[in-house]
Amino acid sequence: MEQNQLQEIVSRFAITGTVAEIAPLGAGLINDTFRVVTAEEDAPNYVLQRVNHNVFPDVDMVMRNIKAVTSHIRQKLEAKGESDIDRKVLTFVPSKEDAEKIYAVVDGNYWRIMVFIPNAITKQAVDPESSRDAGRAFGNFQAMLADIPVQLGETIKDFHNMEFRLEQLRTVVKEDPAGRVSEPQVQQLLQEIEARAEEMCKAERMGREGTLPKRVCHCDTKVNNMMFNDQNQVLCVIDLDTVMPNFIFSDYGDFLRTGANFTAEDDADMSKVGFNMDIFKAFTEGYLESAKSFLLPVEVENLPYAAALFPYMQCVRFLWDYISGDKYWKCQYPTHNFVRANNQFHLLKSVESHYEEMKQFIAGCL
Ligand code: GN1
Ligand code: MG
Repeated sequence: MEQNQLQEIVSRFAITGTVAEIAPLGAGLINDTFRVVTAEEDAPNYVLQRVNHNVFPDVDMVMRNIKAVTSHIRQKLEAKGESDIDRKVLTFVPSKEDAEKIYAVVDGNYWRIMVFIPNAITKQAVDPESSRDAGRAFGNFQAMLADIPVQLGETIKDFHNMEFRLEQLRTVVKEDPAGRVSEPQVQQLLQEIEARAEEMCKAERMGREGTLPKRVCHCDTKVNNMMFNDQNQVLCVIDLDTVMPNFIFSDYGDFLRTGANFTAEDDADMSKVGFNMDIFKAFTEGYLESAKSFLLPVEVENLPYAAALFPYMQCVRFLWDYISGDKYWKCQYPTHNFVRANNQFHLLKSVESHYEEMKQFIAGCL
């Protein structure tokens, strides 16, 4: 996009300072992100983002959720007398047109601006020390949001609903739009998935029976969705588009899916895939430290299930996209989505082999 178009978009927001430069930032696959540098020494820099309204059909709901969440966290931090609050929670800038709104629609696209957090970094991988801190941070995030006074919307319907994800897969298997269902490797993976389907849907069943609550969760707790300071400590949690009510398994399980895999989720060398118990232990300790005060026994008991559920769900989602003909995730080569699905299945098997050890470790943390 042209500088003057971007400048025009920024001018719709009540920022302080004058814009000196706008340049692309990061490599997100869902939203488009830019860094906005201001000319004045004492004015903050900003992050400008276009929200992908194909993935998030109700951007107004996304932004109302984000506004409620960031202001609630800010209040909590203030009440605790925390210092450096502007680096511990994201600050979104209101639009000039409507001070209540933290986004603007320009030519059918949805834009938002937040204050750039100085001297902070994101990471693609974690060591046990930063995992412990990450566990604490996500536990804290859930704890701070436990008494948010508004009902948050579901920004992607049935996002982590396992029954829904399986139905999506079964439907596309019947349609077979890309002619991939008959591939022997696909058949084998489908069998492995079906063999575990009943067990993996137990959260939805417990939800219906009323024994498992939904709480406000982040729902995309990947390693790279946290900002760290230069002392390797978590400052804050970012990427709040998927914050919504869910079973707490989402945040616990999805962090381990990315953080505790010995390799990337799309590594084609299956011998490298496996579940790193050192990361599991450190993350679990940190998480329980900040979350055990509000978690129910049924939630704690099922943390090993959560560690299995997320590789399983991601395996189902990647295989669904492979069979669909690669419509959702960008692929670098024709079998990329199948490799991802297979990688997540190998991770699942490794998680399954550690079930007993996980249970014992969790019992020791209480
Ligand atoms: C997507 O956009 P990103 O990479 O943060 C997906 C997650 C998946 C992940 C797998 C909205 O996340 O649920 O776990 O890919 N987000 C959405 O890499 O579908
Ligand atoms: Mg992200």
